[in-house]
Amino acid sequence: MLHSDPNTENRRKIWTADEARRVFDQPLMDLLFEAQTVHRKHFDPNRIQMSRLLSIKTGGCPEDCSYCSQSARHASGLSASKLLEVERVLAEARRARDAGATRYCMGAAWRSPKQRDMPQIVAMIEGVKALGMETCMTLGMLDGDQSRQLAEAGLDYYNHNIDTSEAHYGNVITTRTFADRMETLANVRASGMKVCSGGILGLGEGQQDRVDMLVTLANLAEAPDSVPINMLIPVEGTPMENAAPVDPIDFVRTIATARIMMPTSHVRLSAGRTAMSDEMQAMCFFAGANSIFVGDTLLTKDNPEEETDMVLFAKLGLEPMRAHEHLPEPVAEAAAPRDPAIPILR
Ligand code: SAM
Ligand code: DTB
Ligand code: SF4
Repeated sequence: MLHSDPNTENRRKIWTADEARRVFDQPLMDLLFEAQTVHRKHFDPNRIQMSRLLSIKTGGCPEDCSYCSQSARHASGLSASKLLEVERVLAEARRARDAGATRYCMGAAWRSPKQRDMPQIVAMIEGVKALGMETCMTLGMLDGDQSRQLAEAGLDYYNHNIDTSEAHYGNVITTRTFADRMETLANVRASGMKVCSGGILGLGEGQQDRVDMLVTLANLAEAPDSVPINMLIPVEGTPMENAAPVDPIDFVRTIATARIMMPTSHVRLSAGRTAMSDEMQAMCFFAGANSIFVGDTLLTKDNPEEETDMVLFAKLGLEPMRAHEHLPEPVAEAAAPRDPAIPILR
């Protein structure tokens, strides 16, 4: 089914679960060929966007996300800390910029931000922007007012993951609903900020849950500008500590399917890279992932050392995407029904 956007006349594909499942299930070589073909229509396949993360408020979170080290309900051994001082955040951001990061992502272990914290948050956004980096925050749920405040402060991206399919959601988190997540995403989009939303693989979900999660993301009023696909980092003391590892090929299939369904979004190979081989990461990049987190710590857990990533980039001939290097405007063709026989363009 196609829907036509009265403003742009662009035609955008609305995905059914069956169609998406057929993409996901096709022979791997066909899936990878299709994903790489779509990728090359919209991006330079040898450039990867690099984001840096900082936890600006760690631990003590009231939510019960069963994968998370920061929930106060799990005995992960992480101690809670207060919101960082603005100067500290800006000093870290400057270091990240000097090391090549072009987007700075700040995360807080909150259910949602409190009004009293907003002046500090706004100062962080303004300070990081003044350093010439794109800004991203992930602070939990936002209402319309909070979204507008962040947008007015100049925040470029807001990260808010749907994490998994609607059907599996209640098995992972009980303190907020899938509908709550969708409402925040709508508030963020309405305020004019770019949406960063994706999920985690390895939460005990099935193949259909992975596909359904991508269908929800791709069918949002506008697809997210950025789609992080995390591989669960099992955290001791959380209900997911012994979750079965994700099959690497299934992970690659999910990335490829995301690329095909959301052709102009940045698909981010997010948490879990320390447990991935070079070959698995290379396959993810071939499948259309074009963004990573750099730096040896994510929010609370490990990420590859920068040195290790640079060696991998050199081996694969990859280069960092420049700051503010944006996509060409999506063209009608970009969103038209997919054509598996599209020729490779370069
Ligand atoms: N508290 C905010 C929220 O949840 O909306 C923002 C921070 S939260 C840590 C950001 C995202 O990190 C989560 O939505 C989840 O997708 C991802 N994440 C958290 N713990 C993870 C883990 N152990 N492995 C993989 N991804 C994880
Ligand atoms: C996202 O999807 N992954 C990042 C970012 N958005 C905020 C967070 C990953 C967190 C991994 C676990 C940790 O470091 O605590
Ligand atoms: Fe809190 Fe976010 Fe962790 Fe959930 S994922 S427990 S909301 S910090």
